[in-house]
Amino acid sequence: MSVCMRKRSSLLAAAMLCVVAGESLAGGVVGVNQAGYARLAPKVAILSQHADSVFVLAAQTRTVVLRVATGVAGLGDPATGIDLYSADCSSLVQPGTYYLKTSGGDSSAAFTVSDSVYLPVFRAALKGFYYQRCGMSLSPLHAGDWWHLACHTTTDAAFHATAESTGTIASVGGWHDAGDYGKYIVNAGISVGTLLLAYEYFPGRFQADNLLIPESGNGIPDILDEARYELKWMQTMQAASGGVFFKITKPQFESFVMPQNDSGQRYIYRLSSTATGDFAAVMARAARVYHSYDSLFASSCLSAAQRAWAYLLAHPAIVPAGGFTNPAGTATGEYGDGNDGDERLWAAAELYLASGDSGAHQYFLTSYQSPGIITGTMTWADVRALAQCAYLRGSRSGINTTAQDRIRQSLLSYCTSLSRLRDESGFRAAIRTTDYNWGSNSQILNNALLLILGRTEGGPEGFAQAALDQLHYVLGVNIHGISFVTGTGAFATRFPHHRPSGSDGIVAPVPGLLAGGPNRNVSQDPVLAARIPAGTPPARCYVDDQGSYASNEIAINWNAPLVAVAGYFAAEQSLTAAPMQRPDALPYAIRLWQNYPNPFNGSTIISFTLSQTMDLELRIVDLLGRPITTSPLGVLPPGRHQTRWDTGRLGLSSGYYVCSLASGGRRVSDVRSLLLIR
Ligand SMILES: [Ca+2]
Ligand SMILES: [Ca+2]
Ligand SMILES: [Zn+2]
Repeated sequence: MSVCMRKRSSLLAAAMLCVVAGESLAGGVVGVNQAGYARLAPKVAILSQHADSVFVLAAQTRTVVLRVATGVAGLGDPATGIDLYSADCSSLVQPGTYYLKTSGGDSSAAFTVSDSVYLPVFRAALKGFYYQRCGMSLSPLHAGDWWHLACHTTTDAAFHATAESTGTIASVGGWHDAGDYGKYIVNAGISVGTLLLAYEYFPGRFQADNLLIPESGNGIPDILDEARYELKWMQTMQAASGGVFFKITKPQFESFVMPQNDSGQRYIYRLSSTATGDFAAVMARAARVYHSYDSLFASSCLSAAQRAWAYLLAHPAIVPAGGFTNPAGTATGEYGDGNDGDERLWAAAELYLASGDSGAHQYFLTSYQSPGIITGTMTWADVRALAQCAYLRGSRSGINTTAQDRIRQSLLSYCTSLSRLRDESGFRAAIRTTDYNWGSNSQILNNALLLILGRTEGGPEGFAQAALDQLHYVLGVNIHGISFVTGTGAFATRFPHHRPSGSDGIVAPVPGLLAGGPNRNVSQDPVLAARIPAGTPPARCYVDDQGSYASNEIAINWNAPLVAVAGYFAAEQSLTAAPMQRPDALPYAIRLWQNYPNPFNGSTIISFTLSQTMDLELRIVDLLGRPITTSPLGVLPPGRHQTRWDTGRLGLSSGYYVCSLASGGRRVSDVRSLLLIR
């Protein structure tokens, strides 16, 4: 979690900030799921401006294939403050790529209709965790254009003066938490817990072993390999007492540098009972999940969980008193939480299910109904719903079926209330208007996950459709007409508050990352405060700008429910799908055309097309790679551009030369061969 201003590190970042999401969508928004729709699924677009009818056009031929009348989606929609209209295109079942045009002249982004539309979303979202890996290099093979050298590999993490230990320990690995490079146990807990929940409850849907991560093809589902990378780091954060240290960060957030260039002392902060409770819960869950794949690792997880639980029993009051706060001089994420009852409850449920521990079982049974059973959606600060769902889904001889029945009823009634929220929302978002807070997209997806669990616990089919509507929302059916998942969809988040994306010289952001989304608390960052007038309806409070950390940061705990929900709906396709391909950012941003004339004598025209504003330089080298010319082209807007290369004074000999475009010191285009004939 990043919560402070930072200077922007490069000209490129500054140039990119000039383009704001939504500007490319003139007029009204026609919200569609930009990842697409399954052939036989409902397909309802939401319009922000009235039109009598909507035309469905085939993207390739631009011919109308269907016309539908519009309906009312919501008059005076509370989240957006406007009237919204719907266009039900569900009769469109022919596979293909389409877009919508309204009789009022508004257009949607393109979308596909096929039976595997959510598979790429699931894979990209899980791969997003790989891109957050710390302590190892991301290779070009796995990371494509976003490769980088290893970061934070030294064992220089020192205990902060306020911690219970002194000296340094090796605490390498795990994921960068969010847009910053810190690592926080509390947020790691809910993130890993959610990934393992998805696998444990729906193992058939999360078997994919071909996501092109280093562990692909090892016979272990990649979701478990990825989660284990974090779990192993978490284990380094446990003290001899069984308690778990809160975080490892620098005192202040890093500037926008690549992780391998981030230097300076990192500290391990004091023990915390919220961290220890989350740790105990996910280690216990891991002990169950990894048992059949890696029994040694599974037993290390169980013993870590037991030691953490023993620490909690020995410290019945919250540690530190009042909950963790940053010591003077430290300003990184605080994950402030004054109530560790939910973390203890989660630990108790998971530990009982992993080991049969009767004390933990008793703790759960005496605590789970107070205050209420499922009282809210899971967040990093409140994991109560995760505790309840763990017990509900558990199977162990001696489990209390009366408690399970009560939890089931509570879950179903909570899902009914979520479903009602969905019905009252123009964009079908199952979220109260007062819940468009920091990370609202994760609240929406966690609600989707609860709806999925409610459906599988005997709730109506409508719960599953309501859950799918939440995926539609984050992938484009929203007032911004934007897909909040980087790299997914034609109008996706482009400028996340994410240090690698902002400093790697690659125009396209690191793919598969979920932006936090609308945040009605516009005073929480200076960009929101400057761009969003006071009184703006909550769902509108979003800016696709690197500086808007309160609406446009990314975070592991936001990506986790995206993996779970997209993976659930990707369903069985993930078993038979072809391996994931090496990711390639280049076509997204830039296209270098063949020069003209070619061959040439003297001078030639080099042209290229940009899909967004870029600060570029032209590079020409000879066939041995020796530099011939490097000329700055400046900051250029989207569109087609040309420049002339005049060889007159260079005294070059006849032959081939190689041309490319670079930005921020790295090549960002394809290469072209130019043939000079004298
Ligand atoms: Ca694997
Ligand atoms: Ca809590
Ligand atoms: Zn790192």
